[in-house]
Amino acid sequence: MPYTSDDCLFCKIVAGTIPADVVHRDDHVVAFRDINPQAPTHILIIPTTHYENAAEVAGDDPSGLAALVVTARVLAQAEGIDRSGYRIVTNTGADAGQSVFHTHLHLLGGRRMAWPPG
Ligand code: IU
Repeated sequence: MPYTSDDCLFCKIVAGTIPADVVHRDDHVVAFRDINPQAPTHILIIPTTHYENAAEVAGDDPSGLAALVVTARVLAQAEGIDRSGYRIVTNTGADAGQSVFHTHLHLLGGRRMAWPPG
């Protein structure tokens, strides 16, 4: 049984007790569309186990971090943005804009991205 946090919204999405537009689910990874999309494709990819940030996953379960990136690639192909290009973002901490402390990759694509990010 993966570790979950009772007061974590994304753990509740993993458990299915809060609805989400889920586009991928397996034993280790869940992916769903962001409720406030910042691009034509904006999908959040999360581990089923509760980790606060990507560095925590990398330290505890490196293959779990790789599974998130592989899922991003598969979903980018499914969304038809793998050739045009896409961005994978993971915010860590307040200055980076992290607002949900269950780590997630943002998969963004379908439009031209600016650099540097805001
Ligand atoms: P952040 O990197 O922690 O700021 O990203 C959190 C994202 O989670 C943000 O883009 C929200 O729009 C998104 N989100 C969501 O998709 N569903 C929710 O119920 C909540 C936040 I709360």
